[in-house]
Amino acid sequence: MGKTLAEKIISEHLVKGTMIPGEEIAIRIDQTLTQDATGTMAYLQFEALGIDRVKTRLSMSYVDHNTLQNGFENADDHRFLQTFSRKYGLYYSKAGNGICHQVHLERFAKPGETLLGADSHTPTAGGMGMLAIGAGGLDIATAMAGEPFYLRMPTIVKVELVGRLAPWVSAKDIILEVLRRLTVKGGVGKIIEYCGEGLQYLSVPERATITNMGAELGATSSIFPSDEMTRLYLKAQGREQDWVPLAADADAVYGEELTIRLDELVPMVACPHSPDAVRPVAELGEIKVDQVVIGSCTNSSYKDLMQAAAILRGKKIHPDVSLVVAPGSRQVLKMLADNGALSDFIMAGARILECACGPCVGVGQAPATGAVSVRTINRNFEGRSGTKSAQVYLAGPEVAAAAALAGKLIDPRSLGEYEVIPQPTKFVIDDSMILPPAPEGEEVEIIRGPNIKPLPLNEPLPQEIKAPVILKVGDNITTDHIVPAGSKVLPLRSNIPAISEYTFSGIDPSFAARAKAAGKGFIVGGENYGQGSSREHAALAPMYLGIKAVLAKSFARIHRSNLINMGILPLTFEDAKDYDLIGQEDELQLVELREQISQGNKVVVKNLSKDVEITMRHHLSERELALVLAGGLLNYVRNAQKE
Ligand code: MIC
Ligand code: SF4
Repeated sequence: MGKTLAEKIISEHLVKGTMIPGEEIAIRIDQTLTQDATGTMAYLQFEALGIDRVKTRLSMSYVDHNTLQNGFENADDHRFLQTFSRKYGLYYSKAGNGICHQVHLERFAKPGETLLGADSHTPTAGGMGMLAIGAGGLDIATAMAGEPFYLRMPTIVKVELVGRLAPWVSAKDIILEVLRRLTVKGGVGKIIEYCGEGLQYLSVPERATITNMGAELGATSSIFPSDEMTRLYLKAQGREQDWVPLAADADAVYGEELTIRLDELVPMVACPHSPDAVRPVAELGEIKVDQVVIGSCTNSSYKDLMQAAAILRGKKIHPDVSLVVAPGSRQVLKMLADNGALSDFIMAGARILECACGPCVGVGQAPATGAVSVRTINRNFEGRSGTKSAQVYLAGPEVAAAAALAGKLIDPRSLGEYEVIPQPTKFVIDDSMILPPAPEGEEVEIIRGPNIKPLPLNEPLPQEIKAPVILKVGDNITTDHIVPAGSKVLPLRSNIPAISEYTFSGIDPSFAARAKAAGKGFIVGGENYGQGSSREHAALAPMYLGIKAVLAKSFARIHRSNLINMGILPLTFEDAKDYDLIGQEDELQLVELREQISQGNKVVVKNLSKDVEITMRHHLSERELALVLAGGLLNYVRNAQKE
């Protein structure tokens, strides 16, 4: 029987387990990446592992999230990251060099290799035929220490792309269509593998837009074959030697299949507040637009920005619109500067930002109260923009640029002729903002600012837990709900005591105080609890506040692993209806817990307030069980080192 592309790469990297969907496997990791909002934690954890030098083929430390330096915190973090990288053997991409996923695609992604990144959009590199997976910082730290990465073997989903996109319809519309069909939890436990004759028209950055937003499906990864398009892109990046042809076997068997006819797609948007609330833009009626943001790791490639510049060239944006443009990398910015497109943006009335995440993660450019913002980014969760009442629509560069001109959401096809942007045969290459590690790390001193606080550790799982439910929430709770990002909270990423004060602040500002007062407690959630980002702060902060277990209908993959890594027990309802048997503030009791979870996949939870017993499942693998019993991965490693 033939293999899918994902199965081929997994089998070449398989260290443990068998490739049966749902079974735990371990794979060897070739490359890792972090960014500055997740990197500091990952590296503090790496230090705690006591290893001298990274053991991966390539490890990258990017700075792209916390580039607004309102106080000393972010700059201190960057200095820590730079000195850490020098000492331990990582390459350090300085602030201003670009967004991690865009730069990684340009300069380092390699077909057939594995990449583990402390950022949920790491699968962007799947556009290059790489198996790229997002994970929590602790998993990155262990991968850098040479340990394999554990995951459940995903189901491989085939998405066949047929035909060719019409003018004004772009790669963003393809992934919005997949999101419309599968929803934000449709990809959990799956790898989305693209194939079909439609691929021949999609360049690597366009493919990367699609694999990037596989994160919004909850997918483990998304991947494209490595073909002639891939070779041309690598050649234009001066890296043809990195190319290998890769594709699924013709008789590969997939777990699920989906066909998308590219010629039938129309310009679309994802409406507030979920990436799967997808509608054709033409069907929306009159929606006035106040702000347009072009950028983020989803749509900030050369092609994306050139397309937007071509639409704006010689025109002026609507007087009521604020148009913000953030090129994805210094390479992109330099090429726009050289060919005049930057000037087209400036003359049209755009505000040019540095090459960083910026508005995508609420770092600057928060919209006005109740404002409509059209963004080429990947997430429109409520409040993520920095303004809770803002209405954020996700769109491709064509819809975004058209909205900037019209001052309202319009079908860009009404603008007339579409300019086709050719792929460059040669990109501008200058890696001088990527600093190599010191040949010998011993001499390098790591500089730590006062905001970098020691790592908190959990205690081993107690035998009995009697505690209240601190918070009960509904379906699709995001990590942005659990620990928000934004310019106010992000600078505290290296300071768990301080950041924990913001836990669930958008939902219930009293959460932190109530959790601390109770000393220990539980969270009850609905479906897909913890969707969105890879930030392990969404597990670390609740752990620091005494949360012992999360009881949910289902979990998002990365967040569930992060909970386990921090020693928090993730429990799912055997019968989803039992969710209704627990209320906020109810007192729950779990007895003989260590035996219960060790003996089988069952935990009985007594709701003392309602006098009922509820059966929960933990679904822990043997390894995960050991981590939870030890009180998290770091405790587990320390215990092993003592033995
Ligand atoms: C995001 O898009 O939410 C982030 C900020 O890039 C996160 C990482 C983080 O929370 O630090 C992600 O997607 O993993
Ligand atoms: Fe940065 Fe936004 Fe991409 Fe996250 S999704 S890495 S914040 S650009």
